Parts: sequence; structure tokens; C-alpha cells
Amino acid sequence: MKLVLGLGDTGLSIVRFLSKHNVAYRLADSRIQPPLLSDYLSEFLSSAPALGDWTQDLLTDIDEVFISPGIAQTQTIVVWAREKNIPVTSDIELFSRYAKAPVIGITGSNGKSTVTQLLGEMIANEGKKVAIGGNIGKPALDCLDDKIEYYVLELSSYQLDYTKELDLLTGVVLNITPDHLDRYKSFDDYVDSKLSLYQYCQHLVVNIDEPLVPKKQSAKHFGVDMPKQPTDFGTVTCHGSCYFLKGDDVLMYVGDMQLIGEHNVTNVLAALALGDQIGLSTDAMVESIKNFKGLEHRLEWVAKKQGVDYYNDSKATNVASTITAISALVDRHENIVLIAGGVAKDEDYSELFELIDKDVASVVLIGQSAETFGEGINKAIISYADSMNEAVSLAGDMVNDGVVLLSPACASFDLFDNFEHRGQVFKQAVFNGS
Ligand code: UMA
Ligand code: ADP
Repeated sequence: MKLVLGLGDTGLSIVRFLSKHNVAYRLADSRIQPPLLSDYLSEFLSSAPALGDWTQDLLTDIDEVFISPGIAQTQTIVVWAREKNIPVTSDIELFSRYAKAPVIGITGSNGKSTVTQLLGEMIANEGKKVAIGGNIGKPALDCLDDKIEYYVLELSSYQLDYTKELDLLTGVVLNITPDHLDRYKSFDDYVDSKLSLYQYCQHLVVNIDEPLVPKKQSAKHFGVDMPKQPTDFGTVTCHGSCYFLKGDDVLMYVGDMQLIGEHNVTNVLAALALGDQIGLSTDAMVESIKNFKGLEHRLEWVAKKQGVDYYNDSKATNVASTITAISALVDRHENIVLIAGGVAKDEDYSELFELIDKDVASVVLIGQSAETFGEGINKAIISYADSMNEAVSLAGDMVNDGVVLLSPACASFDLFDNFEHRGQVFKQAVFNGS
């Protein structure tokens, strides 16, 4: 019998899959009211899950555990399973055992969803049937379909930690900066988790600018300044205008994409390199880049009100992503009011505070980390708010001509269900405000 741990999106996708294949399972969640309990009960009337604290008897007669990525390796149930030599496996590995079409894996600290979505759109634009899933939201097992010609999976370090076998046609580690350090003994362990993706790839795509990713001769590289190799992707600036290049072939003017910011230039190059690796035509890829509006909650332009542009970057849950967002806007806007704060993640925030003091006029702080952030910021004007509505109203009052940016550098679960909820509440406050 299999043990399925966690009754969220992943757990539900696993039990659906096992039921379909007539595999017996036991389902357990350490919370009394897991998020998808009622969905599960209405779909699987006959079998009640085990809820509440993990107990050893959950492992009786179990030959494999399928685990949700949110459950840490230090949880007793994982430790007990390992002591009994019972394999603890991710939904991603289970997916890979059954996927018939080539799989492309995308990981990294930031930019995963953007690259996953863009590559998916490029493949669809080539006329191929593609499924996009994994950490981006739709569990990988829910994507399985024999008609699919390519799978594009966003993979988190949590998912990679529980994966030992995975067949990837190609894959990329976009970048590595500190994140999720509460889940890892050290930053090195987090780096190893990210880099583990490459061991599963037949072909590699490598960011030339990421020092933590070892360079490989056989890889396709991106981020190259004026690439010399015909298969490498990079940019060139000519008379003040920047162009995407494949080797020395000009692909398109960077200003023709709708995304903004240097980080998105890198994201596009990564998608181009992956697309080229799997044989997509340059024309289809370039067209997709021009049409791509970006994802909700990632440096998403919301509205212009009384001369002020509002941006929703709720997905920025770590230092590197908020630094990226400020850097993307600073060239375009003189006055930036930043709304930040939430649940901090054991990161070193000093570089962010220095950038705020240099480039941000005012900051509105919310959530658990508000006070510590306030102590670290010296020059920018600081206000505190108890809710997103108050934060948006205070921020709007602080600027006449410029930008209000929600880019929290923190997780959201002190005040919100998740980053999507936080972004929605921000947008609602912008639209409802006077
Ligand atoms: N649970 C326990 N005990 C615990 C922790 C969790 O029983 O100690 C239970 C919870 O009660 C809950 C279930 O496990 O019922 C939730 O599992 P989960 O946290 O793994 O969440 P899922 O709903 O399965 O969603 C997961 C990913 N979540 C995490 O990795 C935390 C989703 O990524 C992903 O979209 C989804 O699988 C489909 O693949 C979200 C995420 O925040 C967006 N990812 C992190 C990130 O991007 O930074 C890694
Ligand atoms: P992920 O799925 O890895 O969280 P997203 O594409 O959802 O990445 O982007 C999340 C946030 O990270 C964005 O809001 C943006 O601020 C930042 N970001 C996106 N791409 C990059 C990148 N290549 N380098 C650094 N930061 C980035």
C-alpha cells in the first residue's frame, strides 16, 4: 500500500492518479482541517483521511510514501519512513514514470514561472500540444495526457529534494540566490538541491552569468554578452539599442517585448535557449516573446491613477526578487514608493535596505517583519500600515508623479492566504481607492 502525505493540490492529484490506476493508498495530513478536505471527501466518499499529528502506525504495510513538497524532511513521518527504508517520493518522480512525451524542467530561485509559461507559449505557437505544470500551480500528475507532445514543468527545490529519478529532455537552473533557508541546514544544501536538476537532463541549458552553476562544455548557454558560439543566446547593444542574439544572428529588438526589466531579458534568453534546444523555430519563438504579457503578480502594471503607476509584484517573496523589481523601475521612474513586509525567511536583508535607501523615496511596511525592516532602513521615509488598504492609501498620498510598487520580499501567510491573495487585495485597494 502507498502512503500519501498532504491534502493540498499535490496530495489530491496523487490520490486521483492512484485511484485511477487501482493502487491502494492511505492518505494523511498533519492538520485537522487541510485546505482540500471537502474537495477530497466529495470526490472520494468511501475513504476518510488520517488527520492530525503524524503517528508511526501510518507506515504499517506501506511500501512507498508519496509526499507533498510543503512537508519538510525534518518532519517525524519522513524521518520514520527513512529509518524503515521506505522510499519517500515526489509527485514529480511518479509523474516521470508515466509521462510518454519529452519533459523540460525549469528551476531556479526566481523567474521559474515566467520562463515556464513563456516556453509553454512558444511550444504552443509552434503548433505542438503542450502541458505546463508543477510548482507553477497545476500538479504534474494532473497534466498527464497521452495526446501531449511536450511537458514543461516548473520544479521547486522542495520537489527536487524528494526526487531520485526523473527523465528530462532538457532543463535549466535559472539562477541561485538565498530563499527558503528555513528548510535547509545551509545555503550550500539549497544550492545542491537546485543543481540536482542537471543530473536528470539529457541536454543542459546554463546561465553563463550565474557563478553557482558549473559551466559545461556541452551545454547551450544564455546570458552571453555578444555570443561567439552559434548556439549561444545573448544580447548586443548597438547605438543605444539592445537586441537578442543567437550566435551573431539578430533575433529581435529587446524593446519589442512587453516585459520590462533586465531580469526579464535573462528570462527570455533562457526560454529561447530551451526552445532552440528542443527544435522550435526562431520565428515562432520571437512571435511568442512579442505577444507575452507576463504573469499576474510579477511586476504587473495595474493602473495609472492621478499620475501614479501602480505595480503588483506580490510574487516577490525574497530579497533578490524585490531588488530586481526596484532595479527594473528605477530607470523609468524618479519616485518609487515601496510596499514591503510579511513573513521574512532568515535572509540577509542588508543589500535590499541599502538599495531602498539609495533608490526608494518612501516605504510602507506591513506584516510581521515591519518592525525589523523599519530598523534596517535609514534614509527612506517609513510608514507602517495594518492592512493592505491602509498601505495603498498611505503610499498613494506620498507620491504625485511616480510609482507605487508592492514587492514584499517576504512570504504572505501572516496577513493573506498566499501571494495571489495578497496581489488581489492590493489590486482591489488600488481600484477602490480615491
Ligand atoms: N502539510 C502537512 N504537514 C506539514 C506541511 C504541510 O500535513 O508539515 C499538509 C498541509 O496541511 C496541506 C498540504 O500538506 O494540506 C499542502 O501541501 P503543500 O504545502 O505541499 O501544498 P500543495 O497544495 O500540494 O502545493 C504544492 C506547492 N506548495 C509548496 O511547495 C509549499 C505549490 O507551490 C505547487 O503549485 C503545487 O504543489 C503543485 O505542484 C506553491 C509554493 O509556494 C506555489 N511553492 C514554493 C515557492 O514557489 O516558493 C516552493
Ligand atoms: P518564480 O516562479 O521563480 O518565483 P516568477 O517568474 O514567478 O519566479 O517571478 C517572481 C518574482 O521574481 C518576480 O515578481 C520578479 O520580481 C522576480 N524575478 C523574475 N525573474 C527574475 C530573474 N531572472 N532574476 C531575479 N528576479 C526575478
